[in-house]
Amino acid sequence: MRCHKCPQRAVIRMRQHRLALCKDHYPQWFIEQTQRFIEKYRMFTHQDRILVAVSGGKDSLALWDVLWQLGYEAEGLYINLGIGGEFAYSDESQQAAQKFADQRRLKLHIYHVEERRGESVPAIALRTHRGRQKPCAVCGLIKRHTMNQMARQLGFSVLATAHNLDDEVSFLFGNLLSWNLRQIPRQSPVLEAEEGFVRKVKPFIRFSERETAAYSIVRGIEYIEEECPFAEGSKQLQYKDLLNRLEEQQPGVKLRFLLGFFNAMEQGFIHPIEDEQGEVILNPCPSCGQPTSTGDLCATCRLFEEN
Ligand code: Q46
Ligand code: ZN
Ligand code: ZN
Repeated sequence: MRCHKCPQRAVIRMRQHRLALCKDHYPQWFIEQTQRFIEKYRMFTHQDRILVAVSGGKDSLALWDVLWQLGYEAEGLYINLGIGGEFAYSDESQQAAQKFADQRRLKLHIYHVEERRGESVPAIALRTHRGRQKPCAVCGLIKRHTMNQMARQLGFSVLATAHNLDDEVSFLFGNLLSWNLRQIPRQSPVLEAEEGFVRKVKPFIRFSERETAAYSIVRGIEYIEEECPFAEGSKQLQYKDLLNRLEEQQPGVKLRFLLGFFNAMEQGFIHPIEDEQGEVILNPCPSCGQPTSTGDLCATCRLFEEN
């Protein structure tokens, strides 16, 4: 198969776009598309300071690489969760992120959960759930809390995460399956800044995992291929698998599903549920200062308080 723009061999064929590109034209296309999404959804400008949440995997390192190439002021944040196992997942991922940053002379901020909080994420989960559940709920809470806290403390105006099309579509699909009506309207390429919350953006929301992986490989990015050991067997992976099988039969179905949802949101067919009492009142958490609706410690600080 040939590149659609030159006689070279194509490295990727994207059936949903009816496009095949070579090792030179593919990264160019990928970077231009990202810039288009950033503008279309008014994510940020060259005046913003952007904190990119990096995990050491293909998506987040690709995102940081693209923002760097586009000349944005983007620094990285790695949260070491203390996840080990046969493959020292967190430490290996941190090393990959650090190496990436060093090669480009970019600044990587590291937040080590165990060093800062005295316990790793699996240990916290074990204590709070007595090992009955995977640590993912606790992990998600701590990551979201830490990303917002670090972005604010370090003076960034925007927090960028590398959620891709597969992440978003499987998340939406899962929320629809369980009719999670509160969560559904919150899924968006941009979450505006609110009192105590930094603006959150997802510039890769239209790229599939296959496309971000192809970009990382073509650019020679040394990313961690291993998934977190706790991801195995998760519902999100089951949904991704199912949706990929559908995509095989119906190229473009994932993208149409997500964009159709965003259109419906924009046109006001789907809107956030107002609480009966009207707006939720947020107060600063007495321990960390982040906004919370509990009137006392926020959910993350409560996890540590129980210790
Ligand atoms: S939530 Fe769960 Fe992930 Fe945390 S424990 Fe691993 S799989 S890293 S996206
Ligand atoms: Zn080409
Ligand atoms: Zn708190």
